[in-house]
Amino acid sequence: MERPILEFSVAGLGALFSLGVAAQEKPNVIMICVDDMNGYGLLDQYAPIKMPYFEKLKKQSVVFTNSYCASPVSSPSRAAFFSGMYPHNTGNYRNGATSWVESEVLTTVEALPEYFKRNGYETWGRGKIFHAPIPKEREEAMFDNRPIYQGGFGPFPSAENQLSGRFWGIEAFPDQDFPDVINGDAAVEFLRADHDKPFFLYYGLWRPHTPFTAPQRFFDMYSVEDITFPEGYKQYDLDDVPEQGRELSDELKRFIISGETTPEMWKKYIWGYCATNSFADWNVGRVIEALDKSQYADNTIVIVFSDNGYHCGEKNHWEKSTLWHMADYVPMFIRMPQGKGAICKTPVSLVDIYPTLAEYCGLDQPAQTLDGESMVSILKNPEKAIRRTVLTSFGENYSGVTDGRYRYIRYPDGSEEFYDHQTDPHEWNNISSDRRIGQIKKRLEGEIPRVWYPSLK
Ligand SMILES: [Ca+2]
Ligand SMILES: [Ca+2]
Repeated sequence: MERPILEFSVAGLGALFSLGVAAQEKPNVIMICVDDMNGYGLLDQYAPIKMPYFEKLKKQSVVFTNSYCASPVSSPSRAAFFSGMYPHNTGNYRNGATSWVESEVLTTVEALPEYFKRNGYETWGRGKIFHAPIPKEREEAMFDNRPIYQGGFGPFPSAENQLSGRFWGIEAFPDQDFPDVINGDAAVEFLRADHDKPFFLYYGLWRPHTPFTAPQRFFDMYSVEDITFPEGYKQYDLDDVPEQGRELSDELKRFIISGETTPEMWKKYIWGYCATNSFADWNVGRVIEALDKSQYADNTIVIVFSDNGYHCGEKNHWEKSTLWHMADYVPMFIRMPQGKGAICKTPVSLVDIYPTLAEYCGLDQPAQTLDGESMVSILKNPEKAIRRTVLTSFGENYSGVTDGRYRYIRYPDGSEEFYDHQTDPHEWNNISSDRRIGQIKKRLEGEIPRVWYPSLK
């Protein structure tokens, strides 16, 4: 008697799926990635910055205070969260590699949009996505929408407003000159439409990344006089940093080379960064407001995060590409339907996004073994901090590991840094040779991979 019942059940399930009934019950996903945003706004680390939409969304979301990228630059960071795999398992550590063509691993994994599509989702993607060349047919197979308009970093400042090259300038342009606005409008339109299947929506912003161009009203939110130097700046901070660490710092040369007074120019560029953060805040906010007015409000999980962090002078450095906290911490919040605001201190990585969405949406196993861990249990009880470590790599044998309190960095030549965020939030004091932290250092060192996939670049 048992066998016919089993066959009937399987057939019944198949019928449900073919009608899309079961699939419709699955939650929708909105994944929004901003570019080069640090914790100034989300974690209130920089008083002058204004991000009113993030402020509002924080009250409805789990805010992660210890969320980290897998690599501190765009392309490998994205390869990691789209594949769910750390760089040491794919070989994609830096920008410039054609990783999705070259890496034996990345050519065979199921990227997140492919995975959702195979699981019956309608997939939509626009804006800055992989930031690496992807075979056109593969990208088109990932997303159902056409065109998969991406845009680019422009508009670029005119020559008279450039400091050093077209990426380094400040200038206002009208809204419709910005891919983020065009793509945000398209996302809003998508959310107003009827969809038969559950959807996976990916909106990739090009800001706050340079050039610091934005519509005028975002510059007008500030006056340059209000801009202060970041708290984390310390003039001789690099004195206790090993040589391979010092090589990562540009010592604010960009402003010295320009021939203009360094402090004034430095403040002006922080103003530019604040304006592009506020611009990104507005674009993210209006898409989520469109969700809240839509029929999908009660069945959609929203995840907003940056691909890497950003220095504005901390460790005498601008931009990213370091293993220090400013470049490796990424603002991230997750809003579930009827979500309440909570702060989560458990260390998490962007590689955790893939397994989290897989579990939350009840999908099957992806093609590859994921390095991350699902955050679903964390989301259910966010204020209970769990002890774990996460890794950020920038090359073979070139990584930093953190447990949320301590950060241990080891460079290829074996030199080290060690910081205690409880007593030293700005990572001013490298205590790697302090014998008192020997056991803790050993524990974190034990989390550094033994085997490194050869670097593609
Ligand atoms: Ca980036
Ligand atoms: Ca120092």
